[in-house]
Amino acid sequence: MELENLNKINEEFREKVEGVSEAKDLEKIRIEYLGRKGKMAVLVEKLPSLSLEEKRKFGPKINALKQELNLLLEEKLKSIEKSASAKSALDFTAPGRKISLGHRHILSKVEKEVRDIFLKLNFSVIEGPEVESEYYNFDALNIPPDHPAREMWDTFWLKAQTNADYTRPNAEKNPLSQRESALLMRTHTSPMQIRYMEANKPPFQIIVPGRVFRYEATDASHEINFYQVEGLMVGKDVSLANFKFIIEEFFRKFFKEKVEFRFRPSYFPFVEPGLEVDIKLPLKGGKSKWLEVMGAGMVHRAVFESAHYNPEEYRGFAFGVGLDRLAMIKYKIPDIRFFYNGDLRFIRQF
Ligand code: FA5
Repeated sequence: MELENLNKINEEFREKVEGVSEAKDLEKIRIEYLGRKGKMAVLVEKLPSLSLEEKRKFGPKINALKQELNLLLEEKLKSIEKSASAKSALDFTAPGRKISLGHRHILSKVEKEVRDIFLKLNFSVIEGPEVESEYYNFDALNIPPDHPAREMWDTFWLKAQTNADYTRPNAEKNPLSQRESALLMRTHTSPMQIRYMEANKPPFQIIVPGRVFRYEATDASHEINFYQVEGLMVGKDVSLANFKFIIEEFFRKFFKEKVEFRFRPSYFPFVEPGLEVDIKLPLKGGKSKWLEVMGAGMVHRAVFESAHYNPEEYRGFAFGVGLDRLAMIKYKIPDIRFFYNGDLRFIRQF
């Protein structure tokens, strides 16, 4: 036995392994060299016939070579597997993965329907802050702190602080807004009546869609956060007749079928006279019930005064409609809480 033999085997083996690119070819090489009848086994078989001296010399070398070859095989196998998985990641012929696209939430769709109808009726669409000051949400709308009407709106108050962004810009003009104005989550979209009138001159007609918040118990038609669309039209000779026309037109376009509705006298401190609008919902067995969808009325003179309009000169109507309620009626949704519980089985239906 010659040392050269071992070196030759080592070289040959390395060359062969180098040239291989598939695991099955590597296996063939393993069998050829390290298998039971492979080249290394042949060498081992020869050992007993060697002299003691030679045994001492070659035994450890053969073992070391076996280990080295095994190691080489292992490394090569790893690198083959690695490049195979890299290749499969770039398999352009593999069938594509289906991308599931999201879609607008039913309430967003309904909001867009409402916007589009009012845009065609020549209204502008305005938005306002969800965090509001007590001044805009209540005082400026003729609801001073001790007014019993505050009970109508259970309110989420923010931790005591005031923020210049939310308080009235020219506060010195109005003593009410000079006192500390606490922050709250707006209970209705009506504060935007004042904000808009402070910055704009009549005549105009606007709607204000937006989210509002109330600290109250939930049931099938009440949520703690929901959506309203405020409407405000101000000019020299705006009357309730204009309101009736606009609302009838809106219902006709929104529901696309005739719905029965009624005006009912009601009270809001920021309108006079005030009214509520109910829509008739058919029930099983030929019965029906009325669902309140909006509050409305002629803008109160105190509101014009808050905004520094001359109440002798201008008239206006305002309304606040519950967007969720409109959606429930149009799409026959029995419970408002479906909109917000995130159940995809519900959301995907629309
Ligand atoms: C108001 O919020 C007044 N700002 C509306 C208004 C505007 C009156 C302009 C006059 C002039 P009210 O609290 O009634 O009013 O709410 C108006 C509408 O919001 C209701 O008719 C109803 O459709 C909806 N709504 C009220 N509370 C809830 C609630 N918890 N969950 C879902 N919708 C509600």
